[in-house]
Amino acid sequence: TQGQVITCKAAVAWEPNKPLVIEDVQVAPPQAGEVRIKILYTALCHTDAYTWSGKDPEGLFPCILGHEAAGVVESVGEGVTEVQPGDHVIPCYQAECKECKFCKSGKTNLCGKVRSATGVGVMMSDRQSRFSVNGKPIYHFMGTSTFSQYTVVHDVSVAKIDPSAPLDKVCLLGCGVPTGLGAVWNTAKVEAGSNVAVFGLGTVGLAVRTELKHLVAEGAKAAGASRIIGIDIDCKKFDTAKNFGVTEFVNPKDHDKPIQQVLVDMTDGGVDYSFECIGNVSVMRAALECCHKGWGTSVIVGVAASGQEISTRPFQLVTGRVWKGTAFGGFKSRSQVPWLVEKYMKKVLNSTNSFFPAFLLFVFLPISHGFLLPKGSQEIKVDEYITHSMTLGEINKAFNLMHGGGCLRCVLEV
Ligand code: NAD
Ligand code: AHE
Ligand code: ZN
Repeated sequence: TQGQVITCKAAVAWEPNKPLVIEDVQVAPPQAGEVRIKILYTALCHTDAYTWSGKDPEGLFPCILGHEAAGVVESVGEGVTEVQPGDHVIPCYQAECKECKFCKSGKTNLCGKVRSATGVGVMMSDRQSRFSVNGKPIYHFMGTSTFSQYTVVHDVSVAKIDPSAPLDKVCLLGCGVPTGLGAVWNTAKVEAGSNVAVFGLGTVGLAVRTELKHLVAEGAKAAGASRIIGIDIDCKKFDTAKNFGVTEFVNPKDHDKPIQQVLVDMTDGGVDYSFECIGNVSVMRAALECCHKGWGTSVIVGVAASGQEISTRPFQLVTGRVWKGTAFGGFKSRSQVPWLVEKYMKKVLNSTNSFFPAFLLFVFLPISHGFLLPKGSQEIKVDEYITHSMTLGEINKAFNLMHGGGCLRCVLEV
């Protein structure tokens, strides 16, 4: 297939909000600096639904959505040196070229090399799409377009991972889980002993919550009290969240007072950190205003629709609260996604030592958990977020589940 057009199945969004259609799509060969990937598994993230809704100013139609996936390199264009056919990879919507002003700054994980193309659904070199249906071009999405059996991405948007990693699981490391973990580690840098509010208990919010659990344990030893409060309007989410160790819930619907006031009253003046994992601008305001005077920091993770704006009294910031945001949890994609996969794999290794006589586990596990693994590595949960598995052909059904409450991540076999 190398150097040739591939015809394969892909889910095409012809128009906003109209059901996706499985089409025979022509995928052109990768040009210089590009990589063609056979996508094996893709999950659905709320951001796909957001763009599909027509509210994303960067959403162009017809397009092929999808950005949380894993697959195998099929072929590479001229000059591509870091991956080759057969490599197992995770496409990265946030590129990392290691050369641009952004990458070199050391201050951000954003990359400037191909962003002007990925925001308008084309490839950088010729500003054209590599997808077409009967000669009609179909736009790319986020530089990834993973709702397709084959996709073409820029070489700066591919993370090469351990070939033994299960692709049906680690596809989640393409977006939601790292975003939540990184929001805590990289963006907020939450300290042990902090009081924290997490708004929205979907995959991103629960990933935030999971990472905070260490801090509660450490904080309990070191500084005493630390509280993690989960906030969601969907009662069913509370049941799921219990499996992730969430113990303190607030449902704004149960209160007459504004939710920020409820939280301030609960926490003697407000939380040290809050995370908005929904994409609702009035919740973003509440998340800032429930922060403690003098130091409370609020991180915006959710993506809000075109035309939506945040507001608050400037006095909230004058009196020391800090408003921040995060993209992909601040992780540098090509450098750190393989590392996240490794951390996940160590956990898999530890829990599947079936070849060990059982009694040896008593020796092996304490050693590995206590000394050999970097801090937190037992806690890269991935499998736990996968509540549903389907095929690409069932993608519309999978999107419907997203609104149902019982679903965190649905993984599609492509
Ligand atoms: P999700 O739909 O699985 O979860 C959202 C949760 O918010 C749901 O449980 C829902 O019940 C809850 N919710 C909705 N309205 C609410 C309200 N008014 N008050 C309290 N809870 C409310 O979504 P997800 O996939 O976890 O993504 C969450 C958000 O993060 C989305 O906006 C998504 O676009 C964004 N996102 C951002 C990044 C990034 O890099 N910044 C990465 C991934 C996702
Ligand atoms: N096109 C949207 C922007 C959406 C957005 O902010 N995307 C996040 C990732 S969401 C993943 O689920 C992001 O990484 N943003 C930084 C970037 O470079 O896009 C809009 O609203 O305009
Ligand atoms: Zn996403």
